[in-house]
Amino acid sequence: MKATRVGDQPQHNHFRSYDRHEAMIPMRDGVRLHAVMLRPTDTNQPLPILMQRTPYGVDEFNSNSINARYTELAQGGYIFVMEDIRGRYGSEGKFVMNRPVVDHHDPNSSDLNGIDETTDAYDTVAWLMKNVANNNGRVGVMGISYPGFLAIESGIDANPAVKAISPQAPMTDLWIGDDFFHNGAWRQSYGYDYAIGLETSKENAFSKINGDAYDFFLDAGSLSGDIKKSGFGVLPTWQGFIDHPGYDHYWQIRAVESHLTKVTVPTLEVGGWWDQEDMWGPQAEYAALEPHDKNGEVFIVLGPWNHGQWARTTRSLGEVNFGASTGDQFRAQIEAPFFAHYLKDEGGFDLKDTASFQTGTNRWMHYNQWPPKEGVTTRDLYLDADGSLSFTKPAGNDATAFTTYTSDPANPVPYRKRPIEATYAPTGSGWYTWLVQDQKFLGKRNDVAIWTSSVLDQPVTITGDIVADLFASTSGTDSDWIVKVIDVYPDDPSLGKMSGAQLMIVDEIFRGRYRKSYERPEPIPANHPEEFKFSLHGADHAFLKDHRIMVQVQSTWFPLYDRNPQTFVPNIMTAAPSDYKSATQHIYGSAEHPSHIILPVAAEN
Ligand code: PG9
Repeated sequence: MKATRVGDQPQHNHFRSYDRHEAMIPMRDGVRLHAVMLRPTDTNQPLPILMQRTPYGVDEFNSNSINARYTELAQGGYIFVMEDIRGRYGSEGKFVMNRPVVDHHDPNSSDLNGIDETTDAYDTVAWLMKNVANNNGRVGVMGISYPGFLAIESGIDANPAVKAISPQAPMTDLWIGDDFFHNGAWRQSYGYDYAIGLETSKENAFSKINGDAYDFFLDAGSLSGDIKKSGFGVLPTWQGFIDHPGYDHYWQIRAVESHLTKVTVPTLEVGGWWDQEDMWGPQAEYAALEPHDKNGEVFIVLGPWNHGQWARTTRSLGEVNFGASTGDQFRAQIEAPFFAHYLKDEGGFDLKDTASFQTGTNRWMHYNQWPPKEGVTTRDLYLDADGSLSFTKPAGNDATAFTTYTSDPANPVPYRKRPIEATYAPTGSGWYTWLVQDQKFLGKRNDVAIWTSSVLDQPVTITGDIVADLFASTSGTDSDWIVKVIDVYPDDPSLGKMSGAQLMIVDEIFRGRYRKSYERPEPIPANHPEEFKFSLHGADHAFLKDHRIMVQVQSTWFPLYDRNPQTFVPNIMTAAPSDYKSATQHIYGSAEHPSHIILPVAAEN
């Protein structure tokens, strides 16, 4: 492990003017896609192309927005190409949410006529090579979120001119861990809002929830109730949720990981520790790419960011201050050199494999792989029945050694402070910072179980994947389990708003019916301890001296996640109001059923 302190470096950027052209680029099936092309006016040298494909519109791209949004790359000298994907904004054809990858060797194998985002990227690049004057024959593809998904797609069976890609917060598997579900729990408010945003118009739209989304969704019930209330009819993505609540073929063919053996292009994955949408994607893609990374050309950068926040200066997120402009550092010191190296043969790109911003100590760390193995030891942190956390295995028996609470779907735990606005409200939204919101807002709810460590007399640093291994029972026949690992700051006025704060470091939900199989859900036997083991994902965080570690477990997280009726029903998307039942939950901390969190504890350095 190598720690680096990187100071803020003064930027000497000048404004660069671009010539702007538009084109309708023909795809192999005759559909034409709309693109904006921008070339610096101050040079006639052959330049590489930096391409972004997007469902969010490209009309806004001009000299001003390129200089503002891609400051370092604009300095570097690239031809920028921004393209509307099929069915969005100025492009022809039909939009398909998270369009599956087809079998490129058998064009008849799919109902999508052999067309997908990989072929559209391929055809676009082929056209650009022939039609954009003075290009140097190399293309880089980048994008955040949906455009991040489109960036990795450009690397699958890539056009040979594609020489580097940077998928940033790409959604990768919408059912397992990104936008629409996490471990089978449906992201109700997000799935509802996002489908309206993309499927009610060719251009972005806002959902019409006014007031508190908590009330809106509680009143609507399950997805079938949401749809009735929406007034939009059944949008294609909502139909997908209704027909495919489990991880069946529909979601499996939309998942990107299985196609990544076909990526041989140098790849820079980028992700944020507090990404409210696609935290999982970049780490999952990196893990799928690494095994066949023969030339050491797969890289990952993980920083203290929410969704896409590295595109801005980013010294802080919510009340958490990182002490440096981490977004500027990433773009100037990693992203721009990455593209300059692979597209222009310039020096200066020295990332070995992983750059991670370690929170708590607030410093960039460099590792040979993610998660790093060297200097990291796995330790089990036990959830004891007396509410404490310890590294010693409990000795009690099941009859006495448990923590209990009642989970009532009629009064679900809010995932953030109410009132909760629509996800993408035109007037702004707490959505972007909810993951760093002080968990003290939950007050003294008796449906959130809490375990706390003693005050740390030395720092505990966790670097790598954190796993929850719960032994729990429910009086119902289905249940959700939410686990949050929290850094409790000391009461200290010099910390300002962080004095006494409870900052979530990792968190995740697991829908109990999927404990044996994501494809074939099963009821949970009532009142019987069962094991629920699931990843809380990666972190690189130091719990500092005088802080405490806290773990919280609860069974609702609303309305980001739909409520589990807590009685097994075949399809929660269409559950009736009478299906939702209160349940008594036990989390065991006994010798036989020792609930614990598996922590990758790093040696001090
Ligand atoms: N995270 C967004 C997304 C939602 C749903 C599907 C795909 C992507 C986005 O910001 O693009």
